[in-house]
Amino acid sequence: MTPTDMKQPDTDTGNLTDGFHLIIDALKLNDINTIYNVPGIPITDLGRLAQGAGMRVLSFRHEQHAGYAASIAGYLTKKPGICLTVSAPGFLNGLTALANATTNCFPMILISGSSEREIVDLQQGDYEEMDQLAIAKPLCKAAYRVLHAEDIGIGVARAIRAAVSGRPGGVYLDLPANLMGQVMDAVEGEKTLVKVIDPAPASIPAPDAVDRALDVLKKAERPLIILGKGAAYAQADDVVKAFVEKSGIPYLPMSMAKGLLPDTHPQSAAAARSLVLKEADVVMMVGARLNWLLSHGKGKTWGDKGSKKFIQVDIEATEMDSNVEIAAPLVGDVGAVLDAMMKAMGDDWSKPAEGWLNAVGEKKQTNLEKMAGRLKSNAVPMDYHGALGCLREVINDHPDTILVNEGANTLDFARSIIDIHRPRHRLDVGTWGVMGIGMGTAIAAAVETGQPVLAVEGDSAFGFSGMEIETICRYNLPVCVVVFNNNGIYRGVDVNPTGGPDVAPTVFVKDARYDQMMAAFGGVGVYATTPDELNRAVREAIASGKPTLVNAIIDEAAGTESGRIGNLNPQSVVTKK
Ligand code: FYN
Ligand code: ADP
Ligand code: MG
Repeated sequence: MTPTDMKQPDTDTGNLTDGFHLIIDALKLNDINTIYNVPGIPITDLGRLAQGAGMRVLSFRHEQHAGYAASIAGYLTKKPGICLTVSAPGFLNGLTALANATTNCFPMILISGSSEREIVDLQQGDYEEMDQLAIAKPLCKAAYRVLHAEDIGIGVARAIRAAVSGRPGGVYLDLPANLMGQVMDAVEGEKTLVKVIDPAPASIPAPDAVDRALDVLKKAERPLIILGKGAAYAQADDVVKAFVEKSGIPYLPMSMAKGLLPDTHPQSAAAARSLVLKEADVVMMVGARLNWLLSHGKGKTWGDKGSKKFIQVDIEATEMDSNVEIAAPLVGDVGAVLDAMMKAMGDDWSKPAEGWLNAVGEKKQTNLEKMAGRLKSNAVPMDYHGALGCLREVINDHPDTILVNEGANTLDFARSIIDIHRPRHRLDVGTWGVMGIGMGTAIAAAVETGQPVLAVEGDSAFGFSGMEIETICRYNLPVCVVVFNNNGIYRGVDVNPTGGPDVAPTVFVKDARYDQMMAAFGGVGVYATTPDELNRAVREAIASGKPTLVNAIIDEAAGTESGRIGNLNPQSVVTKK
């Protein structure tokens, strides 16, 4: 159909429907009721009509943050989060989030309006001309374009199934402008809609794979379980807990798996991380990948002992052997696999040897004690331990609060200092270590769960999404942002070696008043220089549910380059005169 064929819908008679309504009806039919978007040509009316049809339509200030919000909504709910954008530039702004969702295995659908196919394909210079489908394809799990109103139902169904089945990920759905206005008979239109039955079909491990894994696990002398965010995503929380406890094996949570079992659990080996990775002889990965965050399963971190054996539980068969040999692959859903493992373990399962458990326990105790002393720091300006020590107490007292965390030092210190007590209550930079997830993630966490959100942000990290505090105020969300303000990236003390007028590349305006930004939009802004002031401000924010930003003044010399991953920074060895 070309634009000239299009008729205006006759909404009076109700006999006709159009592309706009079919898209909305297709989403609603599949229980998708929230859209994260930035309005503009050609999707402004889509947002309006969706709101009119009872959907929640949340508008952001930049598509990247709408995209991060959609992806984390997908992670929290197991339904694809929807990000809606305008064509070319809006689409590209949303694409970073789509690629990030795919990398992190979060289900989301980026829906973008696009220009006329006929003009784009002949490259005749349309408004926001771009071959968006081709650009999206390598960055997501699947990409589809719908050209005819009668295919909208199928297009939306395919997008949903692709996003949530198997390993979840990002899907792109391209909707050209003239699709929205295409008109068809309303009854015929309704018949084209598709309700996706069983969008993420059960994935059950083969019995011999379970036996093989159990065989390896039984022979272990120093076993270790590593829980990843795939295990948190699976929402098989009771089974995960029961399996870990029945096995008696120490476990290490990856950062977003913290809280799957409470961090205070006696089997947590988080505070003995180096030791368990080095010394374990059998490692069972559960919804976690042997990527850079685990040194690819080899090298010094793993003790350089060639004899380690891996068991891996993953829904994606090709994840096996991606970095090292997997002795016992268990392909299937975390819940189904661990359930089968527990049944096979029977009633006479013997827990790991005391020697191993004691070694882990001693190392853990040493690290916990070392940490406990530092957390009492009352230094002013605050150091990371003093500031995070009080936030740790706040979360201990309010365990339902969802923690969002990004930055370098702010991220790395908070990960080990702040205990998480509930599944999916820590959301952070994920697999890519991406800066900018903060406000989008905080907004979606508040919207999807209704729980209070505490976003602990480095001052640099906050800058990527800072304008979205207007969005937080507009929707009056229970989000408290704490900006760890040390005047710069990593630190605020670098100097320009030439003595020229520009500050060093890592340095920001000194003593920036981020709190006044929040006040400008009607939220509560607090300037906090001591742990006591910080503590009070955050507790008040959680109690009131009011959008709050606490500008926490941190010693500008306190950070280290890139936090705990400074080793990834190449350094010049050449000194130029
Ligand atoms: C952990 N630890 C603790 C605790 N928890 N000590 C005391 N108490 C508690 N509760 C100990 C742990 O045993 C380690 O000590 C140490 O603290 C650090 O633990 P962590 O943070 O878990 O481990 P580590 O080594 O930093 O982990 C590596 C990593 C992690 C790659 C998984 O750094 C990570 O997730 N990085 C993401 C970084 C990122 O994405 N940055 C964004 C880009 S910033 P030992 O066992 O004694 O070693 C751009 O510049
Ligand atoms: P982390 O960073 O916490 O280690 P990753 O994102 O690297 O976690 O790994 C998550 C893994 O979990 C991915 O390999 C993904 O395929 C897998 N996964 C996601 N959902 C499930 C599920 N329901 N069952 C099993 N594995 C899953
Ligand atoms: Mg900083």
